[in-house]
Amino acid sequence: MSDQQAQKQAAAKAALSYIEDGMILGVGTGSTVNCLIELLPQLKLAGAVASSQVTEDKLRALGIEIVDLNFAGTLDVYIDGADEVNEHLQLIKGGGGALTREKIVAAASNKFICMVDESKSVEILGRAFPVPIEVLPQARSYVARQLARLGGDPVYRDDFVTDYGNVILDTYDLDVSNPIALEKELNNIVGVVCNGIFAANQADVLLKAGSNGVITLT
Ligand code: ABF
Repeated sequence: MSDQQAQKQAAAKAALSYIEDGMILGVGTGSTVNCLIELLPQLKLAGAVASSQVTEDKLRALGIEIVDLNFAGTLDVYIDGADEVNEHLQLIKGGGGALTREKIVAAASNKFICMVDESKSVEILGRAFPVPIEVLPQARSYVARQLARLGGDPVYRDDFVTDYGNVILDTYDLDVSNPIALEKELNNIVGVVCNGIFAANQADVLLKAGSNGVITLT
């Protein structure tokens, strides 16, 4: 097993301490979350709200009841991974394309626990990883032009349609030095459904796994 995979598993194991019996858990998407999903059958969850169809299918296959967010009320805990995280626990997410549903479930939860391996820590978001932006299909070219005006280099994600039937523009070279301001500015472009900067509602707890174990940052 690679070091990175071992770190993902260690972060997932650490996340178990935030889950209580009888909870309806918000469950994210991605390879780190998959490590957590494997551990869930040993718990006594009342159910789970999934942040993507892929996660929903995995949870169902393990016999975990899927709850519609509209009937779940405010969740106590949402657990997910990230593509990048800075020292303020602000994130870039959406490499897996599930950013909109992830942002909705995170917003509807009291506590957002983010699990990462050490490769995800960065000083400034968006320098190495592009900002994924979910866009209504008809607005794709218009939004791309607006992103270029902001200095971004949007790349259409080939052969990918989101759970909501939209497309993704992976946008390089944006200045993410003020993540909260940029998150709002991107949301204001007509045709943008959601962007992968999670700064207005950043993680509450970061479980960062490294070669010496998992550290918890709040
Ligand atoms: C989701 O999974 C996404 O927001 C993010 O793109 C990805 C994290 O990747 P992984 O856990 O596979 O490294 O949380």
